Amino acid sequence: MSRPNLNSLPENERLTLVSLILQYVTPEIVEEHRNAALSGAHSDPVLFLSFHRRYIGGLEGFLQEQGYPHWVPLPSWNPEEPIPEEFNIPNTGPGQLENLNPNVSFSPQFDPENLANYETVEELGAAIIPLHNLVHRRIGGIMNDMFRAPEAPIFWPFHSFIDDIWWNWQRITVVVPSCIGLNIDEAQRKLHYFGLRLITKKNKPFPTWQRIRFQNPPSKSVIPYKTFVKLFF
Ligand SMILES: [Cu+2]
Repeated sequence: MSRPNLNSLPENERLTLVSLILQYVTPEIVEEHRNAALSGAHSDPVLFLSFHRRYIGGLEGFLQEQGYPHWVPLPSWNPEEPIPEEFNIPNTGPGQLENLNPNVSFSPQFDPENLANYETVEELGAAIIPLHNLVHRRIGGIMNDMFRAPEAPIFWPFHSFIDDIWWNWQRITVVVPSCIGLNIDEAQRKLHYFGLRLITKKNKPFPTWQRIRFQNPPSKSVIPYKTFVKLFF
């Protein structure tokens, strides 16, 4: 999924999006995030990714219902760029955002071409969490309050950005379940047929995750270079 960049939207579109987010974020929605946080959605790497995907999915459903399907998927905000002025909410009171330019880069380690370095979703989530926390801390105000952060509209496009990283990682992960009836040799033969070669790691017990590499990439292959294949046998 490639989400539009929040900072590239015209000002008036951002204003409309902000007002819709504020409409959507009721105390019940904030409560849902609070409960998830208390159940480990900010410490368990897998829950961190899956909970927030479902959570922003709620907002996306609302946007669709309100007649804004072009904002699904929700635009994403890259914390390398400043928070746009329309998203400077709240800008008064004790919870006001303190820093609109947290200047945190997720590049190059989370660029699509480097995501093959993370073999499992656990590894990926665990690597993202500390940087994610840094963004919340640097922005400050309610963004730095785990129980209230969703009240800040920028929370949503920021989590869109994180979700995109996971999505890009998922695109290079192929699951081969045993139920399709192939044994490991047959699975390897099929991969070979598609011009791919399995690279297994030495000094490890039976590898469940193996990196595959193009041998003779056929012109119409949809499997990107350095894809991981998860084999269940
Ligand atoms: Cu967050």
